[in-house]
Amino acid sequence: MNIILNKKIITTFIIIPIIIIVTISFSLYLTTGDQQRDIIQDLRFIRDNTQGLIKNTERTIGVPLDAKISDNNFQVEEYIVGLNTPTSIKFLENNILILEKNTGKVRLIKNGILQSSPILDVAVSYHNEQGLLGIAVIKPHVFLYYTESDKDGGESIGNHIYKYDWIDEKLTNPKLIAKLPSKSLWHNGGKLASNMDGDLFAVIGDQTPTGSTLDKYRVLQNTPQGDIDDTSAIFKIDTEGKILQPMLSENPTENYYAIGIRNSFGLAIDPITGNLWDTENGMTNYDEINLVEPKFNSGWVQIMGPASEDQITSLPSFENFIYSDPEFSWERPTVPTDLIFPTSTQFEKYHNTLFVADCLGNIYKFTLNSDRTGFVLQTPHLTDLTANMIIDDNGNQVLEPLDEILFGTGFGCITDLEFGPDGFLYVSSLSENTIYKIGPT
Ligand SMILES: [Ca+2]
Ligand SMILES: [Ca+2]
Ligand SMILES: [Ca+2]
Ligand SMILES: [Ca+2]
Repeated sequence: MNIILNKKIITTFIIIPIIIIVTISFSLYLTTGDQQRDIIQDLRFIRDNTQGLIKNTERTIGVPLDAKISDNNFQVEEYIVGLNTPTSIKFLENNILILEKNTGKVRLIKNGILQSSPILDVAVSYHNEQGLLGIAVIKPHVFLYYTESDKDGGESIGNHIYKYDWIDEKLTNPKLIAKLPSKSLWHNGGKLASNMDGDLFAVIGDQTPTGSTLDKYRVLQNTPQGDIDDTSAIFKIDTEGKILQPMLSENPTENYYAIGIRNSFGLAIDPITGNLWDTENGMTNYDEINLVEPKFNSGWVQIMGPASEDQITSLPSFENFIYSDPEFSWERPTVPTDLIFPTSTQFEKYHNTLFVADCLGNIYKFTLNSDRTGFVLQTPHLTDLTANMIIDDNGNQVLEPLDEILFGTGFGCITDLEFGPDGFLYVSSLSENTIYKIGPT
């Protein structure tokens, strides 16, 4: 036993770090400039392929999890490790489907065991925020959103949504139902959500690289110029109709449920009210959580975070879309991602709560108001529904303390929150290549 343990420790803490250091040094020695993106890709490949071994070893020798829950009545465990860039998970009966961003594979967990062969493998562009991104289930169909290519890592053909039949634990008979643009490696959106009426929602960001000047933005980003180009929008999609591509249709804007969205990694339906919610990522300041009512204008590129009177007055009007402030904002970006409304009996004390994840390892809990259209927070500095920047005792700029709204920390870059049929909360992490499971102690 000790020999096995020692071998694992040597592998984890000596051999793997040496391989990584040698690979980095060799890569940097050989390449410069354009090839740096490939180096980063190589490093991620090494990380993704060694993380499972490292985590298994750490648990064997008793290293505690980084992931922690602030509520003592709940605990977290690693459920599945050794995945490759998971972006979304979805329960179907007792199966879990896992989307891998960079491989385009849909993996299957059956009876708690990750199956070695994927149930589907599509070709994706996978740089930065491209890849196999979103999944929704409206039985008997499964919907996937991905940046399609002719080969993994190839040039993008578009951000496409396909409808599949779910038969005998297989995804068959793909039908293209939406063609969205793919003009940028960034802000591809990709999350899907479905409501109780069988409506499908999808989100895409502004498709404009960070640092773009104002004249690069278009009308759907609240500027007076440019084409209607199916960016910065949430779509309500007719899953039985013809292929959705609003910019080519006679009346494009009737297909937009919301506009003015910079970048989003989260869509969710409140199962009690049927309301749609999203998270949005700001540039250098203000990330948001929004209640998304029909014809919502989130305000980007003129507004991020809560707006001043002047900003609202000077926002160009765009058809019948209506601006409203976020329900919560972080002044310094925290990169919010997925969100979910707990309804399982195990999470009964959180039935009036919205859980929101971020890419910095946190799961937040927001207490809902009585009609579930906003939040009621108690901490005096959070009653303004904004986590503002303040100067701490050491003169550093920090966010106002978030103790009241922190449910979990240490999860890496969270990409999805889902409740299983067992009532437990499952959390996928892109950086940890892991699915965590949270439930009562
Ligand atoms: Ca693939
Ligand atoms: Ca907004
Ligand atoms: Ca505040
Ligand atoms: Ca989710």
